[in-house]
Amino acid sequence: MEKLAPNPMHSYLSRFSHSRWLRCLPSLGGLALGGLAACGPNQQSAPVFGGRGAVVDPGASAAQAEAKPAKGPCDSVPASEDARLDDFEDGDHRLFGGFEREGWWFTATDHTPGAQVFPAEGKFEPVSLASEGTPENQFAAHLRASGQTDWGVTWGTTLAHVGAEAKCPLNAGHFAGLRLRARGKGVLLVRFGMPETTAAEFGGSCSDKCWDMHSFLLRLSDAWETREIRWDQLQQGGWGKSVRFDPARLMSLQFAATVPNLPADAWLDDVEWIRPASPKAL
Ligand SMILES: [Ca+2]
Repeated sequence: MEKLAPNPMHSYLSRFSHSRWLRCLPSLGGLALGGLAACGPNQQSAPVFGGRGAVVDPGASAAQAEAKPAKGPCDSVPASEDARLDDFEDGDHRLFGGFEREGWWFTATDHTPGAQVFPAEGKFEPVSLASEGTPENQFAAHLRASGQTDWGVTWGTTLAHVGAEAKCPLNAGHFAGLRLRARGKGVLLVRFGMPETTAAEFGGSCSDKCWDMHSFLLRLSDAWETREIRWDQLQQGGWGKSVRFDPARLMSLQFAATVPNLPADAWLDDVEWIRPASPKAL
């Protein structure tokens, strides 16, 4: 697995959302103690192996902590029902409006001198489809990059539930995965950031080996194709902390071009969640 982005969100996002994301951190720490994997050295919740066949009891206090995780404003985020994420027709860098949902498109690069990236950092904007367009579909995202030599480039959007009390990870638990239309060359790594894989400086709960997000390798073709990525097709790279995937706590959706996959040239449009065949499909 190639080296991945240690710092994939643009500083603009940090300035925009950091303070409000931080309000969620106490509850996210509680979730970590509740048995979900975490990155911090003091957040280990798995049994401690004391030798072959032996398991050391982590102690009554640890068991109590697992049984009664701390409660916070992000512990009971209602599931989002808005499937459409963006069709880029409004021409801006904000997600399609959804009830108590917020997301901002961004670009992040490794800042290799002389490298090219479009849209540029802090200047994410849809592109006209020109002669390819129709009256109903005139804009899409066009992602291009070349020359990066460290970890590459990541484009993506933040995902947040904005309630009355706090800004929290988005609950996409009522959906089965992601659908989009895409064309281009090469591959993009489609990644879903959770608190446990997102560095604390960007509002997550990870402090070590961060950004090993649950991912899917999307192979692009020259023609526009509708592609679907189901939750059960996602996997981590394996170089970071192992985390149980939970679509009910998503912080970002990212499209990454790592160094071996550069130059990158991809078009994306009609990004949406997949509604399950039945409400209990998940
Ligand atoms: Ca469009």
